[in-house]
Amino acid sequence: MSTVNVMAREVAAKIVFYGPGLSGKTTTLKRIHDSVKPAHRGEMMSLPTEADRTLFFDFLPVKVERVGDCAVRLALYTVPGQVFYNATRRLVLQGADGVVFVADSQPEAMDSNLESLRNLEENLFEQGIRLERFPLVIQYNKRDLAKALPVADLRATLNPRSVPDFETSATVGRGVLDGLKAITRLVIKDLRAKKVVPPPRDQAEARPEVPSIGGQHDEMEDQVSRQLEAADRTAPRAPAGVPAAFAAKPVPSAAPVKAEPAPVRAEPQPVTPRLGIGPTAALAPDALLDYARAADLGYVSADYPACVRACVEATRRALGFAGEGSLADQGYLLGVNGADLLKLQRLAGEAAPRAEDAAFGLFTLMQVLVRLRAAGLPISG
Ligand SMILES: Nc1nc2c(ncn2[C@@H]2O[C@H](COP(=O)(O)OP(=O)(O)OP(=O)(O)O)[C@@H](O)[C@H]2O)c(=O)[nH]1
Ligand SMILES: [Mg+2]
Repeated sequence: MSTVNVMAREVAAKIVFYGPGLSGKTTTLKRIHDSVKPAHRGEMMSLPTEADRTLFFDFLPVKVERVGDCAVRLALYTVPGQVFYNATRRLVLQGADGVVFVADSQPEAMDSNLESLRNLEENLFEQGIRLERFPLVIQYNKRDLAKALPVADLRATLNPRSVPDFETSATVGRGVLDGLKAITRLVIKDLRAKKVVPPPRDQAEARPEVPSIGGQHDEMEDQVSRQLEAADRTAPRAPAGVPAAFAAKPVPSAAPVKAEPAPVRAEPQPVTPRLGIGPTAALAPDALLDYARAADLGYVSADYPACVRACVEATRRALGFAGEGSLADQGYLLGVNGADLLKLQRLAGEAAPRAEDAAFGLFTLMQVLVRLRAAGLPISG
């Protein structure tokens, strides 16, 4: 999902934390959240079940300082590891620029580590991506456990390609920023090779050759490292608005806690201006544009049955982007009012819907579209 805003010289990259259930993906993201200065990250969005298993995905935006005249934004996601959530994993993986595979070091988790790695390979392959050519790093997590397998064994089974790998204990944050730095480095290198990331303006003029990512002069990589290392030294704390379950657990190397400003909110995705269309279509992702247009058009042309039909269909499809489950589950996941969804379903059976029914349909559809945007869905390539 890498995007480059050439005018603002800003690069956005999507990194997904993948791995089997309970391997420590959400814990890793929480520790990154605790470690990065509030000014450099948004709020972490999470939707766990009662048992703290990831149901949909976790999301954390991180901004790396300007580098010369370029800035890097990272969108960090975790997938739900449980085997039966594969459709959600596929959705979250769409448009990823790199993956951190979080393996569980315990002997009994080896089968599920391997199964998850294969599942990653298959899901990337469906998008036309070969894992062996894709930016990947591996975390061997839960190194603090006495029964953790030797790293050499894990490496032999899970890392035949010798991608960068790290020993981590996500519960105390050990090693997690090293993994993030490494994947950021690989992603930037990959985006440069694909000519997605422009060379810094002054360097482009003075030194047409783009310095290699591992080279001494790689300003962007230095900046990424400095930013994350500075974050390493920042005291972890639970910022306002983060649920108690995310409250920072002490990181051993942390400095004393200081009062800090409230965290910056995740910025909404920019709305691409579309001229001459109605408000619903303006909110719709490309995949739903035709339905949203039909809904807007039905309303302004007083064809209220057509408007309601289009709203019902667009809402059904829009909720489908929220992963598996019934419409009620999907609505709940997105935070859409369930009573409104039910009322819209009832209106679909209405013989002669009126203007206010059609307006209600548009309102409900817009709710869903706004929530989808806030969740960064659907993820386009
Ligand atoms: N001992 C130890 N426990 C860990 C470590 N990392 C995570 N855990 C524990 O493992 C359990 C699962 O962690 P999560 O981060 O929720 O796992 P997940 O990979 O997000 O799981 P799913 O969302 O179900 O895919 C929790 O009880 C964590 O506290 C670690 O490094 N060491
Ligand atoms: Mg999780």
